Amino acid sequence: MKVKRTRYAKEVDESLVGREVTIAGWIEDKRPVGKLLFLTVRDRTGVTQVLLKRNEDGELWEVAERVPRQSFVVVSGTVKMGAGRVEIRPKVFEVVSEARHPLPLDPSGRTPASLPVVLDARPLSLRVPAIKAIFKIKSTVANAIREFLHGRGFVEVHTPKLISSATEGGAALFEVDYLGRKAYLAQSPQLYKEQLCAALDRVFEVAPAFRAEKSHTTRHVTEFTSVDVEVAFADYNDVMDLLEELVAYCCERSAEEDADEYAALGVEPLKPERPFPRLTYDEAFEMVSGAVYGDDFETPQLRELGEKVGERFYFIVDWPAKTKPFYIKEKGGGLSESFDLMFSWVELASGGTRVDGRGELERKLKEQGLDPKDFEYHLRVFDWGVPPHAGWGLGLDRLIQVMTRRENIREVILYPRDPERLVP
Ligand code: AMO
Repeated sequence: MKVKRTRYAKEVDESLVGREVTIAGWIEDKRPVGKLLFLTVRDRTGVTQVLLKRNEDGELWEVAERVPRQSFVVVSGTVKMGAGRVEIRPKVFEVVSEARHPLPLDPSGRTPASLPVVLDARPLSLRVPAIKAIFKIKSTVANAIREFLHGRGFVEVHTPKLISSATEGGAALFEVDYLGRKAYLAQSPQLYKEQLCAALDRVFEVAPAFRAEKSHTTRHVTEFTSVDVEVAFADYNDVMDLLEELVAYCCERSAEEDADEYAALGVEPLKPERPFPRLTYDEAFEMVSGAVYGDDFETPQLRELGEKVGERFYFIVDWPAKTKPFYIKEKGGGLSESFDLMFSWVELASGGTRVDGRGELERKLKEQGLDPKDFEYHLRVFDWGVPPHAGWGLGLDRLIQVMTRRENIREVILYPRDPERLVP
């Protein structure tokens, strides 16, 4: 390219009148009015108007008149004050990449597209301000999570996603051929984060987690982004406090930074009411109909609970031990030191105090039908001095789904994976 961009669209305002600028973006609208041609060029930040005049702009006019909408162009020229708005009178009008019509969706957002069409044409869909806004918010939240946890002395870690044994129960594992050996895609960094907090004290990871579940719901995908935390010398109450503060911090930061994005989405930023109520499993059980005591709640019961508690964050604590994985500590009476973070009827996170003795872990593995031999690499760490610890896993996509009030989790994932979708 011969010309370099000097300004984003949002920066082209009255303060630049009389100055030369170069912008680059996609042609959103073309409006011929007699001998005038008004173009709007959109980039990541917004739109700029470009005005061409048939009598004065000759060749440029011809190029601009012919170029299809959504082509990528570079425009250089002088900023002028037009009828009530700033516009560029071009000296250069270069078509860098021409769009071929018909396009799969209308990036102006005027004709909404169905979700499969949006997902099949992801980069094009991101030109729609209300869709792009979701991913700006997600980026703010991912940054806020790191800021918050680093501020609390956490060490960010990166653990393998190719693993040799299950961590969250055997049913939902993707098996892969690991150079002739059997391996799996990690369902969570659970065992690694526990091991690492035995040396690094407090660790976190933001990474993909894989679940081979054939779920066709608006909140399940086969690959999601998990925010995992593990803290030494802590129990489930400590890490619930941490999670509540983190979620409140994310909402606050996003409200401050993403006002334009929430406006584009047509929703208010969440302002969490604190403290988040902590309902026990027993209390929640009394509030719903049709649940079986000791089992997980099914969707109808979660919906009922969501209606009763309302559109807010809350915890369900002290779950029956049998509903939770082997690494969760029991607290007597068949219950466990565990929690789920909910928003209305949707589960956003789960966690608990961990079993921290080797014998207890072996017993619980066997109870859940798992072979302690497969976990020897993990069990041996417990012979080396492991502090009591607790932690949680937060589904980043579900948090963003709630913050942006989207119906379907796939709307907040750039390239979602589900039982049907593996492309693009
Ligand atoms: P769990 O299995 O409950 O716990 O997962 C933690 C959180 O991850 C999100 N999540 C999902 N999001 C989208 N699609 C899915 N299929 C999916 N499955 C889970 C949810 C859920 O609350 N190791 C424990 C956490 C811990 O104890 O530290 C774990 O993985 O938001």
